[in-house]
Amino acid sequence: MKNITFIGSASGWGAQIRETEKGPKAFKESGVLSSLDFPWTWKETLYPLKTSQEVTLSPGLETLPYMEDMCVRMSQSVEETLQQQEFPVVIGGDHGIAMGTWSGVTHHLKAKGEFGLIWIDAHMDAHTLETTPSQAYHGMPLAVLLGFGEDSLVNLLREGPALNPAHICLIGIRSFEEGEAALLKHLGVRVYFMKDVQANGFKAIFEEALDHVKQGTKGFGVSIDLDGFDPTEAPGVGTPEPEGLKAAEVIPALSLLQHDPFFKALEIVEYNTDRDKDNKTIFLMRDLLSAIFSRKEK
Ligand SMILES: [Mn+2]
Repeated sequence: MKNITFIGSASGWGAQIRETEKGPKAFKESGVLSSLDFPWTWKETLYPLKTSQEVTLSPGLETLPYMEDMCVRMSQSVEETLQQQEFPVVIGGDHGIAMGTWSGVTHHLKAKGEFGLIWIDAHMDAHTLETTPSQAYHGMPLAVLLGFGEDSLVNLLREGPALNPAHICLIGIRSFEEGEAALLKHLGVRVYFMKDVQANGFKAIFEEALDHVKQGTKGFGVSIDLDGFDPTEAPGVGTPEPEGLKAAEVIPALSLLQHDPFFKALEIVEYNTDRDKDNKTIFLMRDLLSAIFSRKEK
């Protein structure tokens, strides 16, 4: 396994509320990193041009220059990490940063359209400005990565969509609007709703998803929105949705990622410090990382 390189995304501009901008720092300073049993470095934490302390913006177009700037810098940082033969783990920050993370990964691998992504989330994040009720960009990253959204975001590092809908899987979905559901359906993106997880168990679904994202691709990544988990286990998120994934089911399945040479990058996002209770969400983040990267035999 390669050295794990953390990159923080201290932004809340993609959300309706801004507390996720404090997420990476709180995670880094919580002390849990010292308990990880694998080698890691914290490369950097990216901050927006201006924070919510410095300027007040409404969700949507007002935040676009800030989103663009963060995503360009994240894509470059991720790419540089891969160039150095290290494994990037993005800690967010709102989920809008995914537009940067996966643009960088696919650009580096020269895998535009040939890269798989497992998107663990309560939401579909597949809105466009035309369909979104909230205007917040963290509801749009998947659509942008598939080529639907502002040109400046879609063509972040290179012309054309970063991802091909045939190689994407969503897991844990239980809250969505018609417009985004219609887009994903039209594109033929595979969606495992929460009811599918409840019926078949997370492990079976995750195994199927892994199979799917590895077919015909040069690698795959995993994007974990902490709101995919049940709010009793991950209270520290901006948009909690009841009846979510259970850590006890997810964690053993994630260990399937250990030593997988096609697994190229990870993202864990939407950590909201103000809503966390007794660091529960931070401990969950630690447990997810341990499950995926631990060197200990299980
Ligand atoms: Mn999300």
